[in-house]
Amino acid sequence: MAVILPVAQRGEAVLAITAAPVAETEFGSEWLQQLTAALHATMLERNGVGIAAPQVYISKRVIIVASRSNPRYPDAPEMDAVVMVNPEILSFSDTTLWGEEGCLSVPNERGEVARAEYIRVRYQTLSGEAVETAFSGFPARIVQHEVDHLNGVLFVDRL
Ligand code: K1U
Ligand code: ZN
Repeated sequence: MAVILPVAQRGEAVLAITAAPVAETEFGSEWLQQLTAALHATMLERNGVGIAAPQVYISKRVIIVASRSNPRYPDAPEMDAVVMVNPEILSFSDTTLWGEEGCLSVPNERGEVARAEYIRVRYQTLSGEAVETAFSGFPARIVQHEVDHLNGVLFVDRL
């Protein structure tokens, strides 16, 4: 059965600190597998397009990104959920786009945030494999929003 976790809300300390990297010894572990399954289930239950581990009170560098078409971004691509462990944004385009954001940790608030249009990202999979890839548009926005969570930053800090 899927485990749904409580979501930390704006003002709670776990959302304002830098999350710790996942250690080499944790890759391939039952613990990391269970954490990502619960993160994914919690994201789906809250109807989100992304989530970061600190939002469920786990201060570790794990995010999930799951773009889909929605009323605000009708042209957003449909993505299978991507789990990124220890994600790093390697480069940001000079071009930025303004776009509306919400946050599972900031209920009933939306705001326009400028984000890089294109980014290059390096992350590790659940088994520790290194991946380098690029994102643009809405998926790039979600990655930037989720990596901000790992660094203790909320979208409202960028308004
Ligand atoms: O990290 C989170 O709090 C999840 C957040 C991700 C996100 C949404 C929009 C832009 C960047 C990052 C959400 O999923 S908020 C709820 C939502 O589904 C949504 C909000 C605005 C536009 C599209 C979707
Ligand atoms: Zn958020």
